[in-house]
Amino acid sequence: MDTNNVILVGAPMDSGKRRQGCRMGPDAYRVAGLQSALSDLGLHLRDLGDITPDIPDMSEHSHLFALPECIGWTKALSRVAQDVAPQGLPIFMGGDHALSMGTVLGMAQHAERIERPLFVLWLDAHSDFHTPESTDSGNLHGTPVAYFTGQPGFDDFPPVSSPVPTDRVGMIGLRSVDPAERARLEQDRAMLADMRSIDENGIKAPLMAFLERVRAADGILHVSLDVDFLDPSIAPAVGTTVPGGATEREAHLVMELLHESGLVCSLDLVELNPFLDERGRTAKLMVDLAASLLGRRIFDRPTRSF
Ligand code: 5AB
Ligand code: MN
Ligand code: MN
Ligand code: MN
Repeated sequence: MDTNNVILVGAPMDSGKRRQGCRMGPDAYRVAGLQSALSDLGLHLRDLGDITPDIPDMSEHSHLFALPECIGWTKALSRVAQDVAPQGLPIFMGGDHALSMGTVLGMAQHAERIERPLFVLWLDAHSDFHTPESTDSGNLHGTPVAYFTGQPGFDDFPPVSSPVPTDRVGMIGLRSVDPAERARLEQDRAMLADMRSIDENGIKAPLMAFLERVRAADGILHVSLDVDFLDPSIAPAVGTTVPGGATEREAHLVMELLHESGLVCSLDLVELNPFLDERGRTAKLMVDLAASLLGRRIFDRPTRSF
């Protein structure tokens, strides 16, 4: 795993929910300086541009929003993830969170090929653990964790040949979990750190415990960063804000500890809706967090003038 080689993959997916705008995410990250922030760290960088999926010719679903498009994106992104993972560390620039159905599917297949277990760290206000059966909204950005852990009901999607067992999933930042998701999560063994526990015990303890699981199993770690993990006062550009999220320093600390772990194999940056941003501040914060994850040190943080 050559993590000095970073591969940017634009995934302007906007099909995982009704409110539009996430398709502008990849370009917002480019404009906010993702490439230079990472090449300044001495990393070798390649931008593959934006992916365009083939949309299968099938009818729309009565309840699930944009099902054919979501299936097309899942196929396209799982293929790209498998292709690029052997070459370096892919950063999937979203796009909404339904894109993680494809990225995690592909990374799980890569992990199987190199015979190491894949773990997933979900940094999000939400657990995204609905199935097509249980989702009230019909928005598939609320379902990726159920898909890649192998829950039933994702009929026309690519079959999940290497599901990620729930005890290899860690969720940090939770504060809005629907009853059906909660019922399913309670039966499972995912590591859950909600904001209440983070307020009381800090954000480092659950993260280190999870990283220890990854290390003990000789695993590799996919990180999925949803903008709404962050408090809306610092990251307004997201359609699903929930007050009481991670602070800027909490989020950077997570990224710094992830860098030091040396375990991260791939990263999703999801749910940025530039249409809702204030002078690019959310896009810039996400770029800064990616830079921390890839090794930018505390004293090297840029002074920001707006
Ligand atoms: B996100 C909700 N649980 O299913 C639903 O932003 C929200 O990717 C899902 O975490 C939020 O519609 C999805 C109410
Ligand atoms: Mn999410
Ligand atoms: Mn979310
Ligand atoms: Mn959202």
